[in-house]
Amino acid sequence: MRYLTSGESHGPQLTTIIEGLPAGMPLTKEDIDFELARRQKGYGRGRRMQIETDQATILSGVRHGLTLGSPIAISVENKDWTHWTKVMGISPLEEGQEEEIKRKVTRPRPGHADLVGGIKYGHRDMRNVLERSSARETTVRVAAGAVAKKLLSLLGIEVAGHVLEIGGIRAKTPEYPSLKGLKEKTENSPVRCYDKEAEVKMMEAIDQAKKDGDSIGGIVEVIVEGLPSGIGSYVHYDRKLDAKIASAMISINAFKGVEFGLGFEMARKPGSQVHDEIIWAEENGYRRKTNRLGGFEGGMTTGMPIVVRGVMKPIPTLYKPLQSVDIESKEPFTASIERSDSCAVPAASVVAEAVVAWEVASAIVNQYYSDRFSTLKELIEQEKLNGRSF
Ligand code: EPS
Repeated sequence: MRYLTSGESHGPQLTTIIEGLPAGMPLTKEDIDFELARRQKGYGRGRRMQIETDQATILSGVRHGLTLGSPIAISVENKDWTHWTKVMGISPLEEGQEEEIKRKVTRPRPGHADLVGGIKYGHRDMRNVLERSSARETTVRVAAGAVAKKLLSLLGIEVAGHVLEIGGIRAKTPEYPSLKGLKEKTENSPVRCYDKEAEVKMMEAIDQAKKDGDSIGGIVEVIVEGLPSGIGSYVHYDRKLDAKIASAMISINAFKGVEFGLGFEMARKPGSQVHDEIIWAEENGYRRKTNRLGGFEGGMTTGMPIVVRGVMKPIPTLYKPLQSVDIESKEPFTASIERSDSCAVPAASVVAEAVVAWEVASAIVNQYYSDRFSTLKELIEQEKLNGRSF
């Protein structure tokens, strides 16, 4: 399976094309809109989210609620486009229009793609960079992720993401939370946090950052439950599923690090406190006493839940900007101020769910490929049983 995305933040729409999904899988617009709405929530976002009400239009690949096996194209309209038709117009500019309508960006924001992207592509108006490097693009990654989540849920595999930390405030969570319990607590939390006490402090930290013209980052966690063992492979580096998930997590805008299970804490513990002892029982086959490795051994799922975390840096667009240089005059200036969020970690936890779901679904489809969804389902059910008789 593969997908592409296209679209600028203030252009007419965002689009994704998904290819390789089997035929006969139930899929509706509502499945996608549900996830799009989850991504739009979250304390700390700016005014843009009041403008947009993201809705998916399925343009191809689905008929009467079932996938056809052909590419699925999904678009999401940018409502804000109506305010940007001139600035982001498609047609060539006419003489004299340039200064009037272009809102040229010449003072790159430290931490954003502005300067390096401008140098790389030769864009002296760095709006040409920021329009695509904007996290608005994650909208359609969530749309693609919604399709992946649907496939997984039909195979009995559930995915849930939540916020562990914002601005240095860490949530207390059970070591192995049930996904149902996790979803109940986090779904209505303004910061998608399990711990009510931490939630209040996180919101205060976001308010403070906003007041200071600053931004704050955090840590999100995604858990995937109900997997058979052996998804991914140890035989070649580019077939290791944990590596693919790590890459997908890092590809989320502003993400700078990834860990599985105990993560970086493993460096401080002996092997006896890191590896997960193996047990066997008639009713569910091989299991582990613990899940410190976060569901992976040798790049393959162990059958225990995948537990992956990603760290998001504070958003680089600051209302009290850092020092920069105007690329026209080469004089020192403070960076451009673009409308932005003070904290997008809650939304990023939904994006993280989407990208993890995509990698897991994609690995399953690659491994048990069938043109028909019904056959894929049978194969996965069989695989879940196989581990028991080994
Ligand atoms: C973003 C800047 C803001 C965010 C945007 C990401 O957009 P705007 O400049 O239009 O106010 O709201 O995120 C979204 C639009 C979104 O849908 O998540 C940036 O610079 O990355």
